[in-house]
Amino acid sequence: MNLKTCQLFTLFMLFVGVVAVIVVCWTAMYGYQDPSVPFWKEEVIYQVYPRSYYDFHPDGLGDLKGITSKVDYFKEIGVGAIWLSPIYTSPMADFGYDIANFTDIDPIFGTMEDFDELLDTYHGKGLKVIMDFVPNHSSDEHEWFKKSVKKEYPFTDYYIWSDPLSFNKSEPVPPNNWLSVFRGSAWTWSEERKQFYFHQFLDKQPDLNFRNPDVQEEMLGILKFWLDKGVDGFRVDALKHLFEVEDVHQDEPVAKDSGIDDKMDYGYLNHTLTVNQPETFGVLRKWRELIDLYSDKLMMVEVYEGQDLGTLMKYYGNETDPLADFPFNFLMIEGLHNRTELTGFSLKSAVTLWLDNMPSGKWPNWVLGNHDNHRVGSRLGSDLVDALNMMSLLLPGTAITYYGEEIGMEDTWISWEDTKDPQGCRYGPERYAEYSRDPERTPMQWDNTSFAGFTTASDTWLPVNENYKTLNVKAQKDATYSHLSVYQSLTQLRKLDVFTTGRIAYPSITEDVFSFVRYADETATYYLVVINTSEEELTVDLHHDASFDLPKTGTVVVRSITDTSEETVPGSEVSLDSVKMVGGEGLVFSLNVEN
Ligand SMILES: *[C@@H]1O[C@H](CO)[C@@H](O)[C@H](O)[C@H]1NC(C)=O
Ligand SMILES: *[C@@H]1O[C@H](CO)[C@@H](O)[C@H](O)[C@H]1NC(C)=O
Ligand SMILES: *[C@@H]1O[C@H](CO)[C@@H](O)[C@H](O)[C@H]1NC(C)=O
Ligand SMILES: *[C@@H]1O[C@H](CO)[C@@H](O)[C@H](O)[C@H]1NC(C)=O
Ligand SMILES: CC(=O)N[C@H]1CO[C@H](CO)[C@@H](O)[C@@H]1O
Repeated sequence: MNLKTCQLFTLFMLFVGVVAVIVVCWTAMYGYQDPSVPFWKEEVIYQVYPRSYYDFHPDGLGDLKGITSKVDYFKEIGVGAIWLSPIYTSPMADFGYDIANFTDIDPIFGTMEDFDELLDTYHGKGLKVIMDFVPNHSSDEHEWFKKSVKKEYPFTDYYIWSDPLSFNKSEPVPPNNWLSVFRGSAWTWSEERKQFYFHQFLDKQPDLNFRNPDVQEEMLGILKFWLDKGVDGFRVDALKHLFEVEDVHQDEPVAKDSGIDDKMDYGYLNHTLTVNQPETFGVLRKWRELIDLYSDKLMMVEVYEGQDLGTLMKYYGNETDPLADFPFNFLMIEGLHNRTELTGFSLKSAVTLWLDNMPSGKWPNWVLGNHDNHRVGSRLGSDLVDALNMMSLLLPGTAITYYGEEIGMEDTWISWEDTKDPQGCRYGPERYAEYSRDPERTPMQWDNTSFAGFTTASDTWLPVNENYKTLNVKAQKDATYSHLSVYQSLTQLRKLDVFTTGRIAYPSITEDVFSFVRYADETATYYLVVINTSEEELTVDLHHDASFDLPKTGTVVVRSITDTSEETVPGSEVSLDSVKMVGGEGLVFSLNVEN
């Protein structure tokens, strides 16, 4: 090597070194993401309810700056994407699900600049941001509706209008018996237009007319607006209500065996004409096509269908005709209402029902709670919080965490006077508690200072749960073992390939025990999750009746905080034919299966 080549070589090596350092730093800062795997197959999605997350400009209501300020929290707990419940301009008749401008931010949450800052901050830390998309209706205060009432072109048919069936004395009679989800007729009379308009929810939420191509274009324009801003996807709200039959002069039949006598109650009718109409899929396909023009975006849809998996699975589409990336899996919510219904068998059937019915090549997901359902710890038992997080985070598919589930937040009792949810308010002081969704929407519990550190204002929009003094993020960060530390361990663990691509088997299922193994041919370590669904202490024999070949022992990786025994301290090796578990406990073992 002469001097010149030697210098060139040195320069070249320096260059390689610098590039390597940059790559290492970049991956350390932003994490490595395999571009061929969509983000939502690897990351945990966390639902933020903006009113209740963090109040930066203290007025008792959460805001965008509050969410921006909490970005590091998500890095710490291992969440990769947040989904924001609606933040759009809204009169707040249904807390943001009644939208007056789909491309603007409501002042109570902040400004568009605040949103841009949020998006930049989250993207800067390698986190994704998913928006709520609420297509089924707008607010009656939306410009479109105001113009539609006046029959102003082109807005005349943006909504669903109908002449009255008849007049009873001078009272107009609605064209049919259709009911609002929130109770009462789904038709409201417009004195100005002398016609009824249709609303599946509140009268302040007129349904958009998706049979009108202009409305479809408007909605595509709204999606494009947010995609161009750089958001990472959408959660589409109440999709099954998008269409109703075109001819409104048909009544819906009374539901069989519903046990409901109240003729104004939504459950009284069988909704054959107003939900899941075939046209819905055509619209969904157009949204899919638009979203696919961008890279690595998510579209998840909300459809409540109970155990009717056939209807639900249609929202996935199939390999040649993809629609949503997934419809939410509510089997853990709709299939398991209370502790009595929770057994090893019922958990297994909830899991396999989804996995076995999913179209081939599709991706599962697990939802334990959301802003419309009681908190999972209150529904099923606070002793189960860790075990249920183990399931949702370690089963195959995307885990969706409702804010506060990582610390085991519970429902908050709310008096009639403090009730805000329109669904609760409509049922009056006697029955509101059955219907109100306020208990699961109370402020996030950050620490033990006043209002749980959620705000420095003098009051909050909903009361803070009284348990905040002990149940809060700060206390759980300070403790060696807490729901939060369990959650963190699980989000770390699920980064292993075996949790993304591995298969699943159920070694032992009994009345009181649910268990599953995640395994792959190419790994020497499998993972076993065991849950004691009963409230009693048990000694579990995982070899008894085992349909899957387990080794003699397993090493504890994570355990519920309710278990304080010496034998199951993480790192301990435990004989799998006698695993002691306290009521509601979950345990995660690593299994060495070499040779
Ligand atoms: C929504 O808000 C934006 C920004 O203020 C405005 O430009 C737009 O015209 C509004 N759209 C409607 C339909 O009112
Ligand atoms: C007309 O309205 C009255 C008063 O609301 C009601 O009692 C009656 O049943 C109605 N008649 C018909 C035919 O709907
Ligand atoms: C609702 O109607 C469908 C279609 O006619 C029928 O198959 C179903 O059994 C009905 N369900 C109830 C609860 O009435
Ligand atoms: C996929 O769905 C489309 C539309 O529903 C249907 O026409 C097609 O036959 C399906 N393809 C497969 C492979 O099932
Ligand atoms: C499609 C849609 O907008 N669904 C929503 C309809 O409105 C009600 C009331 O605001 C919401 O609760 C649904 O989620």
